[in-house]
Amino acid sequence: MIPAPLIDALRRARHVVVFSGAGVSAESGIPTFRDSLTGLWERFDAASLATPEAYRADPALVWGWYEWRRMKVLQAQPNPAHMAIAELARHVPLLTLVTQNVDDLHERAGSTDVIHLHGSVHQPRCFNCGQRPDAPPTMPDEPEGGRRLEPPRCAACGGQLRPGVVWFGESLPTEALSAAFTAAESCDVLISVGTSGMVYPAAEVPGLAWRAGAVVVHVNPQPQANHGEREFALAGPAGEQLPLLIE
Ligand code: BV8
Ligand code: ZN
Repeated sequence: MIPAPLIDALRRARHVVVFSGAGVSAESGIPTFRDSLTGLWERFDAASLATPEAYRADPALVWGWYEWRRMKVLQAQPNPAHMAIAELARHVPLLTLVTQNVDDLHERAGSTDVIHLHGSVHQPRCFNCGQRPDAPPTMPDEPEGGRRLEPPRCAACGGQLRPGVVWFGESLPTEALSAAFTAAESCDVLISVGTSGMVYPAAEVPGLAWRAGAVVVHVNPQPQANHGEREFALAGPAGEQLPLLIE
């Protein structure tokens, strides 16, 4: 049941921001960051593996993990949550989609100009010189339990490739972050979907919108709404809740 004031705010909104996290891809079968890791990586937690230190210590272990995840993304399909966000963009004058996710399921659902705060599994680059390979990436064929995989070599300098994601301890792309903050501060409604709101500076985005006077809604099976007025929580999976917003 969508509260009437939220329906009204969405109807009147000129600019809507959607801020998504791993939960929006959960119903596509992509494990979230809070899910524990499996197979070869089960003894690690994601936050310790998603770091430059982990990569330097064991490039094959980390590259194998990202290739396994890239395979999961390629095998996955966008779910009704991704579709609803793409559809919502056709109902409001301006929609800015900001994602923390490194998959391309929003794009495959039809969303455009997606702001990726943490990069993408589809954009590897050389750890040494930053060059991006021009050869199209191979189709990963990873065993379910995962395996160590030596990263491919850079054609320009012979360095090892790394995933094109932002690791913990690394700065976010400045353009993406300022575009996300500017959109949050100028929108009428911000829909935060599928995020635990624990990773900074991305987690600043919903609070920025609320302090700038926007209506904020949290879509999550365990929503955390903490400001009170002008804030709503839709408790449930994004694949169920988001389609209700565009009815
Ligand atoms: C930075 C890419 C400046 C990689 C990711 C010490 C040293 C350095 C930095 C720090 C430090 N201490 C703290 C920091 C800051 C740190 C940070 O925030 N740490 C946290 C853990 C406290 N941040 C950084 O390091 C950032 N950089 O600060 O740079 C700097 C530079 C140098 C030195 C100092 C500072 C970089 C952060 C980016 C990290 N990279 N991803 C990869 O993917 O492998 S973040 C990664 O985790 C994901 O991208 C995602 O953003 C995040 C997890 O968050 P969520 O998306 O919310 O996912 P999560 O699993 O947590 O939650 C899922 C939610 O979905 C849950 O709420 C669940 O209930 C819900 N859900 C489940 N099912 C559904 C659902 N919702 C709806 N429907 C469903 N069906
Ligand atoms: Zn190189």
